[in-house]
Amino acid sequence: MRIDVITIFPEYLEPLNVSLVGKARARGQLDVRIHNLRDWTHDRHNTVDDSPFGGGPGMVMKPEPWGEALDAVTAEAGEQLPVLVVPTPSGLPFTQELAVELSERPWLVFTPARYEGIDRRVIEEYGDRFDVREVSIGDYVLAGGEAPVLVIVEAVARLLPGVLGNAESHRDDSFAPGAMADLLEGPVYTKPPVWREREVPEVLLSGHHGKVARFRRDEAFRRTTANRPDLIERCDPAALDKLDRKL
Ligand code: 6GU
Repeated sequence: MRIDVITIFPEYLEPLNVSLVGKARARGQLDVRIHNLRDWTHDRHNTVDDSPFGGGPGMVMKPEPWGEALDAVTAEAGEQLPVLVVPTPSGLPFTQELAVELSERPWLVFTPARYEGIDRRVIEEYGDRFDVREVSIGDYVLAGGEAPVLVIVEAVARLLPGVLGNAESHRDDSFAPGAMADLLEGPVYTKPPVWREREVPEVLLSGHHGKVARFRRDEAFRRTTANRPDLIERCDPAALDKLDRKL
């Protein structure tokens, strides 16, 4: 998969050299290219923003540098149609379902903005040529889209074939489609069996696979009820039933 990021803070994307994403890059599974938006400005101050038409607070990112940058970065778009991912608190919620969809595309281009966002005409211009997704990572406001790019790239990269050591490891992920009837994952334990007088639940040491599965399902249900009652309400009762009948 190829990923391009156009930003005024290339240093902000340095974590993409580390850990899972960094290793995927080193192995050639991910081709990540970071671009400085200011390379496509032509004035002495490398201006990328201006005051909003209609008035109001803050600044808006000018369309010209984005247009030049996107034209240059996407110039080789042959039959490989890039997905243009535009991080914005006004976008569609980023979900595991969208992560899966993006992981199946060969090329993602990210346009993280600062200030009050990018001049709307840029999104319209490229919406006519590419698949554009305006995406929000949650109901809070960040100062820019760079942190959301880190979030989205990590969620997508771990789904690429061969990136996670064990393909089974995302089968039971919280939010994995069809996982545990869409419950959150329960608690996990490792050695030692007793730590500071705290014991690992006995059933997990029992070797009884059926009892272990039931324990995990009960804990998942308990945790989901406590932390995300909205997921219980949305939960398909038939899926819970089916899970129960397997145990
Ligand atoms: Cl994608 N951008 C910004 N600036 N704030 C956010 C966000 C994105 N998602 C949630 N808050």
